[in-house]
Amino acid sequence: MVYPPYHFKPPVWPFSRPTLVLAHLYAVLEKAGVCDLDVIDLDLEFDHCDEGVGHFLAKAEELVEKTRPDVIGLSCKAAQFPFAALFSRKYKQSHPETKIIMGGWMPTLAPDSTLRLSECDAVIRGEGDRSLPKLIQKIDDEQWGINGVSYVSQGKQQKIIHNPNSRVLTREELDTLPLPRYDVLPSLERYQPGRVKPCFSVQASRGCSNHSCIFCWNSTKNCDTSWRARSPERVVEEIRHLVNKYGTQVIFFTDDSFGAEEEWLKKFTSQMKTEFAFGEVDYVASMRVDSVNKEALKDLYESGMRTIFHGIESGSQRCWNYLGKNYKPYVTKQYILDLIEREVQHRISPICSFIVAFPEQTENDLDQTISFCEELAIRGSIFSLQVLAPNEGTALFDVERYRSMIQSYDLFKEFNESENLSPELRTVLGDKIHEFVGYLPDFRFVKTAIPIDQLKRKYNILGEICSYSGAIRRKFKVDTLSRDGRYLKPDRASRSRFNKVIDKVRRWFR
Ligand code: B12
Ligand code: SF4
Repeated sequence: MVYPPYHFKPPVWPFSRPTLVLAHLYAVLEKAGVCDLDVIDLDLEFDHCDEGVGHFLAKAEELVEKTRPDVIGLSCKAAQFPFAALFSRKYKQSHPETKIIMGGWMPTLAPDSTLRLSECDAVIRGEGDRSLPKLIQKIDDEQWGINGVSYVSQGKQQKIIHNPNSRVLTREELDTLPLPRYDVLPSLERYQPGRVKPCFSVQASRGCSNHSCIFCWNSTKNCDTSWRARSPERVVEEIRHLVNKYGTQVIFFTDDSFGAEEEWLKKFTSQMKTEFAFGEVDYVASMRVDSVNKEALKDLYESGMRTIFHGIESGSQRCWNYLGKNYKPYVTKQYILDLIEREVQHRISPICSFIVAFPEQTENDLDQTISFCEELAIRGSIFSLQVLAPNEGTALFDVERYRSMIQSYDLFKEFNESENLSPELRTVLGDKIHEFVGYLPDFRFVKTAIPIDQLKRKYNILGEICSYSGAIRRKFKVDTLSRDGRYLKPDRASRSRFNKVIDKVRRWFR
């Protein structure tokens, strides 16, 4: 099992943690009787980004070659795809007898492009827990007739075949999955150098109860993305294991839509409170704003929740409709502001994420988003503005107007230039962005195709706004994982403090 690199430098993110998918699939394969397994986390292997693609590929090939694999399983999300595809192509050329199977979000969303660009043998769409062991059992005979598998047919007319979607694991089946084998991964110190409170990922649920946001992978037709949770008991058991074995004090839930079911969440918070002393384990999770019951915030805090991510996406209600957010009818901007205020009062630190530069967004929508971010920041929320990266396989990708703006992958060029920016964006903003990324760790860019003139006009404002959250965090010492963090209160005094910070931030960038 190989995990392609994406940082090209040692982990720097405060939540960086051992790669769950490697530990998970190792355990699953082992339980299914597949023997002689190795895991290689390439993300830990490159400590600087200046040496170019040739060097990275050669080093990756050398590391993988040492294990003499018959089959390589490559896991990747979109941002890792250029490297994964190049690596697969290169490895196949020098080792044609080795079978390469790709899985994860990028191959799931874009099985055709994955097969074409990576020249791998097969793609598994969606969950790998059942399909991967099955496929490995039949791999010598190249029998690809398994649900969820996409492959290229042999013979004269090489055609891409997509087998029907696989049936996803039921809640009961999720509970029978083995615990992840973190012991086969590199040491914790390599993932979290110098970190005092070890942090681990836990997956409590899969999929989403909404799955109609047009930009999200959950809108894909290439696999079933319905919401299913493991039992609260089993989740708590996994956390207990991580506490006992690795001394973890922070859990990062990987769920796209944590606690989407009120009953589930109630049971979970109560089990956490019974199992752990207050403060023994902190946790971070992503929740839709309409999954958070304001009355449950106290329980969430007491059960260990310290940071909550919300994908709010826009400050314009018109855009929520366009994007397919499908919020419950009571959700308005005012409702969200009140919720954020309550979260902060309960010492849960909110991080709100917004998307900019999507087809239907008007100047006015963007202005509304920016002022909404300001309102949230005043209430103590951190926020991040993400430039939309349309993914093949999502509903948005089918919007004709948008399709025409999407760049085809020029793997070498893109990778060599390592920023994952579209050439257009690079030309217009390249140097500036570089400068900003250095200054503003919150301001993240992903590969994107955007209405560039719109962003250009707003660029200065975006940059400033993004810097507010960082400035506020520093200024007011809001530590997202600390119970001692001090939070802003939405009163006049804080408004004037906020303005001072803004002035200061402006001066920094003048
Ligand atoms: C953890 C995580 C990260 C971590 C990864 C670090 C680590 N050491 O694990 C960090 C913080 C670095 C990260 C960063 C980003 N992430 Co992220 N991340 C996740 C998250 C929350 C959990 C992934 C996980 O561990 N899942 C648990 C495992 C067990 O499940 P899984 O990966 O889905 O694997 C299953 C199947 O996919 C399949 N499978 C997976 N691999 C393989 C391989 C083979 C061979 C086979 C057969 C099957 C298979 O089988 C598994 C079991 O069923 C997901 C959300 C999610 N719902 O998965 C987002 C997610 C993967 N991230 C996403 C995004 C967008 C990003 C960022 C671009 C965000 C940003 N704007 O900066 C960056 C990209 C960084 C980069 N350059 O790559 C998107 C990916 C969308 C896409 N199209 O690729 C997701 C889906 C979130 C979302 N809902 O939008 N991320
Ligand atoms: S609510 Fe979140 S996870 Fe669900 S479809 Fe929308 S963006 Fe994706």
